[in-house]
Order: sequence, then C-alpha cells, then structure tokens
Amino acid sequence: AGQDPEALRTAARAALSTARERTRLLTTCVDAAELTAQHSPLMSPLVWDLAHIGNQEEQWLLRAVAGRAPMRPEIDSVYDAFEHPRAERPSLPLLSPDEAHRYAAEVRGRAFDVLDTSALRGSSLLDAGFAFGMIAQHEQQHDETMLITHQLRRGPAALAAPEPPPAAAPLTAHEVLVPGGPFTMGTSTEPWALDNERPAHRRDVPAYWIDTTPVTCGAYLEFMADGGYEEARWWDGAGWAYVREHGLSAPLFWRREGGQWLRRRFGVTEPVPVNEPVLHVSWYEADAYARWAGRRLPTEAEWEKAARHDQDNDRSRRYPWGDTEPTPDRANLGQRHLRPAPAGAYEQGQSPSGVRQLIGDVWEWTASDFLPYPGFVAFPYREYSEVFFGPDHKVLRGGSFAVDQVACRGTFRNWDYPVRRQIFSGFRTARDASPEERTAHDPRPG
Ligand code: AVJ
Ligand code: FE
Repeated sequence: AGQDPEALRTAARAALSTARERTRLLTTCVDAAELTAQHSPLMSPLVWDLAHIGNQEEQWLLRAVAGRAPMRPEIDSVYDAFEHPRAERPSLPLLSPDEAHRYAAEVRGRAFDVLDTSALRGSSLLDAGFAFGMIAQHEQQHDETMLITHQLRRGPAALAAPEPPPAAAPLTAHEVLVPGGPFTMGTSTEPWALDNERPAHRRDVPAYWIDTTPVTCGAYLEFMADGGYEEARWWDGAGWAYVREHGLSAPLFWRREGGQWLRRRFGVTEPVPVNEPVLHVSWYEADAYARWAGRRLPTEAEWEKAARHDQDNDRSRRYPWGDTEPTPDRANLGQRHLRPAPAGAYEQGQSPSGVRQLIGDVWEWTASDFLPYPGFVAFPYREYSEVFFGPDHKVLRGGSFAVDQVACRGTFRNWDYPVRRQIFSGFRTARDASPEERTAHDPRPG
C-alpha cells in the first residue's frame, strides 16, 4: 500500500473483503448447531469468533476512527477475549448465528462508508490506513482460529480445497550456511506492521546453518521410531513432564492402525504424508526432535535473517523472494489449500541462499521467548502484544497455509504456549557454524 489515498482505500477494501469471504465460508459450511457448539475447550464456538470479528471492527473503525456511538454496547463484554476465557464462551449470552451474521454485515457496511470518507492520515491510527489493515489482519487471524476449530470438529468434512503444488526442482542442499554479522530485524516502514514487529533495529547474528525446508513427517517418524518420546534426554524438563503426564507419543491428530500411522485432517483420515512438513507439534516436541537430530531450533533472529537479509547490499527484504506481495507460485497462504505443500515446493519463493517455504505452509516454532524489541511502544492497545511478553510464550514465524498474506510477512511475529499443538505449527532446525566457518564467512573486516 502506497501513500496515495485512493490506492490505500482500494487495498484496504480488498483486504477486508478477502477476509469476509473467508469468514463467510467458515461460518456457513456447517449448520447452526455446529456454529454454536464448542468443539474443544481450547476453542470458542465459531459463532463467538464471528460476532467478535464484528465487534472489534465496530470498536476500532466505527468508534475509535469515526467517533460513532456504540451500536450494541451490551455485547462488548461478551466478545471481550480478556474477560472470558475460551472454555467459558459457550455459556455466554451469544448472538445467534443469524444475529451474528447480520451484526457483522451491518458493521462492515458502515466501515466501508468510513473508509470512503476518511483522509487516511493525521493520526497514527489513520496514517496509511493502519486501522483498516489492522482490522483486516484481525479478521484473518480469527479465520485461522476458526479453521483450527474446524480441524478439531468431529464429523464429516465441511471444507474442501485443491491440492498444493508438488515439490519443485530437487534441493541442492538440505541446509545452508548463513554468514555471521549484523542485519536489520523488525520494521519501522511496513505500513500495516503490528506493534510487536517494530521498530527496525540492528541485530548481530553469528554464522549458523539452517534447514532449507521445514522438517517432514517422514523425518519426524524416524524420531518416533527411535524412541524419541520415551527418552528424557531429548526433552526440555517441563516438556518431558508434559508428554509423560498426557501420554503423548505422536503429533496431534495422528493414530496408529495396523502398523501404519494415519492422521485426521478436516474430517478425512489418511496415511501420514511422509514428504509433507510435520504439523500439529508443540514447541516441546519440536525442541526434542531438534536435540535428537543433533541440532536445535533457530532463534527468532536467525529465522528472520534467513528470511529477509540480502547480503549483497545489507538490506532486509519484506519477503524471502524480495519486496513484492506473495503470489500463489511463491507461498501457500490464505487457505487456498487446506494443507502444507510437500517439503521443497515453492522454489519461486525461496530466499537468495535457497531456503524454501519460510512464508506459508506451517508456522515455525523458534527457540525464542516472545519479547519486545528495543524501543517497543504498545499500539494501539496493550492487549494485542504487550500483555503476552515474557517467558511463557514462544515465538512462531512465517505463517501457515491457513493465514492470509495480509497477516503474514517477513517481520510478522506469532506466539503461543510451548504445549500448544492444535495450531498449524511445524518447525525447521538449525545448528551453530564451526569456529572456522564463523571466521571464514563473517563479512566484517578484521
Ligand atoms: C497473534 C494469533 C496469538 O489469536 O490470540 C486475535 C491474534 N489477537 N485477536 C490470537 C489475535 C486478538 C492472536 N495471535
Ligand atoms: Fe480477536
């Protein structure tokens, strides 16, 4: 989005409309009983997400931006995510599916009027259409959340999508060496970047090796077959306690039958696809696999440097392939496909050093806690990021097949508890470069 108000308006309208099409699909492909049911204590009823999407849009675009009076002040507390944990939401006086659809549509009509008449500058909320971009991202984040709910739902499939592309040209290497030295992490210029991605700052990252693709189900099966879940030495202490207590022995949605591993995916059971990035693993499982493989998870800075740093001119790109928006030949995003593409797909989307599938396919766990960047300022509300900073949450990067491009870029940061695995989470691994590799490849003089 440039600074021309008409171009900004067009971009904001498109982002909001794309989100709403997806929201409609996710909330009309099942009946009212399925929309109001709670399919897992970890998730809200789908109808809660729907009205919450409308309510956030009303609060930010109609009230904060346009100064309008609340349409239905009595529902604000019902749709406040901080007042009511997810497990509690089914017992709230929720709008019915019809009411929720109508409310969200009414808010949207008025939000488009605001967009058409707004100057899109003059305040940090309006500059570059930020509030509209933020609300489009918020809706897409809930569209991913709702897709997780669909994955957890029992019963026959309600959603279908074409298969992703196959693995492209064979990989020339399974890992690449990223030279040591500083790079610019985060952003101060990306117009719709959220508060936790800001500001841009220099980060020195010593040389390291990183996998060219996410870890596959086939590789993960080797860890399982080697007794990975039975040996404490691979696990973080808290992770070991957790897998023992809950008797975990495979990724979520996997089960073994007749000597074969199967997994359930959106209502369909299929053999575990060995070439596909492993999905639905917790941070603890990712961390244990990496240790078993003699490796480790990349830090968040290592992930971002691999995804963005252009060594030739010491510049950080918006995406691994450059600064242009994602296209279907570069990244698996937006629920276009309802699964990750096989490891090695999307050659067009690779980084200059040949690292693939950094954007899209699976969210990638990193070694890092979710912490503010130096100079962080909460904006526009503390509850988006600030209240989650600290050692309880680990950072995930790169986006999954389930998230739209408006809510995914080289700087985008997601976070969750290390036990979480209903999310579309996978990982890749890294390792330190040897002392010789460090000095040989550090571009700094002396
Ligand atoms: C950034 C994905 C962790 O879903 O809890 C949605 C996004 N924030 N509504 C979440 C979000 C407020 C958030 N994550
Ligand atoms: Fe929300």
